[in-house]
Amino acid sequence: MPIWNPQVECAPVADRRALQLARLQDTVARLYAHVPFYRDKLAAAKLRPEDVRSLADLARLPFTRKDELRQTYPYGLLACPREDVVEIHTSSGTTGTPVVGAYTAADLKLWSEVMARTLAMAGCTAADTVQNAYGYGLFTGGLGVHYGARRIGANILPISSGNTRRQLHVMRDFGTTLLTCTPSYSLFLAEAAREEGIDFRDMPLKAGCFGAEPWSENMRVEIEAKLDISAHDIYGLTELIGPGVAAECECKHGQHFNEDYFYPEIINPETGEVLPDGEKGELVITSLQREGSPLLRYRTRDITFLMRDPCPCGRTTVRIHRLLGRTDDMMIVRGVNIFPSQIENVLMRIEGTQPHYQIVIDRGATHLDEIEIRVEVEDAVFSDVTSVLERLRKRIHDELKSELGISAHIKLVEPRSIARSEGKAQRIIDRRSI
Ligand code: DLL
Repeated sequence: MPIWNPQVECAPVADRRALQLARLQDTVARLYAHVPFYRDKLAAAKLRPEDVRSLADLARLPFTRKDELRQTYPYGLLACPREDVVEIHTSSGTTGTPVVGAYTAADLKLWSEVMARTLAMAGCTAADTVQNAYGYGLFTGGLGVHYGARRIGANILPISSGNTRRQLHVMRDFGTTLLTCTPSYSLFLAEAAREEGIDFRDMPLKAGCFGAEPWSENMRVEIEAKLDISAHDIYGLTELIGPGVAAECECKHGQHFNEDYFYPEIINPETGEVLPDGEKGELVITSLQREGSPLLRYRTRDITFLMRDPCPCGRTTVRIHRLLGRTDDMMIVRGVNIFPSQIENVLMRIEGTQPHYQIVIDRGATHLDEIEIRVEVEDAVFSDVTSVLERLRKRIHDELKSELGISAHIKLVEPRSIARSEGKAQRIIDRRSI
């Protein structure tokens, strides 16, 4: 498959490291000169920009946390003059004050470049028609994909999220070849297509770039089968740029990190200590060439590990493993740490269930945590006799118990009864007030 920027993506590792060091030194110097928040932080750590002499010195620099971004909302971390900002994006702010990304013209160029690399990994060329069903607006998904597809010169259908029936008609009428949306929404589209009598095998759709929420390997298998496409995992976050931080090539063995712009480290989330390659921990990212909103050692709370074994595609960039959870969506139920991805993995390997589920945690009269997992079952199963449903319920219960170590109430619900999201799926409802 053609590589968008082979000179950079396949560069010798030593050359890339030299470039990273130069860009890191420049970023630290700019932050020190222009952002009082960082000047104070570096001063508190008794560091000056000239102390960064090697990439190993990065480990001495202070971390940046999400709550610090919130405290400085909206422009407190801006590293360029206000008049140089040409676009703003923010996170949705559902869990507090939104975080802000400010983009200069150069930042938008950088974003277009990393998104062109991302889409190219899924085979996108100027001959493709990209149906972009990520939300347009302050959310980074819509415009991020848009800029990448523009850079490649593909034909873009900027349909944004929602309006599922229209999505299907547009896809059929304009011959969409590449779909971009959240993985859960792609399955929702597949379901709606079946109801409309549309068969993906009759359409030219060949690939999809899915991200913005956790999904599992089993879910990939399901998406690829139901939409008859190659499904690629793409990663990013508003704080760093949006999508375009890392993405999967055709080998689908970890996501290539756009290391020339974003420097990844894995740390122990409790001690802050940098962990060796291959060890699981929290992903920390430093931006290397952002002008508007550069960040030093940003704690993403995403859990993964670094993979440096050579990738057969020829790119030499470090890869991150598919995300394994977050340090903060980790649920603690009766003292047991549980990630939604563990639950999803179990559900996806059980025949008869749908990849739509919800986890409800509550504290009963006994003050003990109760976990209920609502799982949609397939039409055929739901209309089956009660004993079949009961067997399925018991199987899910037992498999989850052996995976999680605790017992959950399993509630099988009718097909299509769990609310669908056009964007990120809401999987967890925590009713405990602790
Ligand atoms: O979700 C950016 C994005 C848009 C990525 C479109 C991919 C595609 P935020 O809304 O700031 O930005 O959310 C960022 O979403 O820290 C992860 O926890 C999660 N996330 C993003 N991509 C993936 C993925 C966008 N491929 C947060 N797998 C991140 C799992 C993901 N989680």
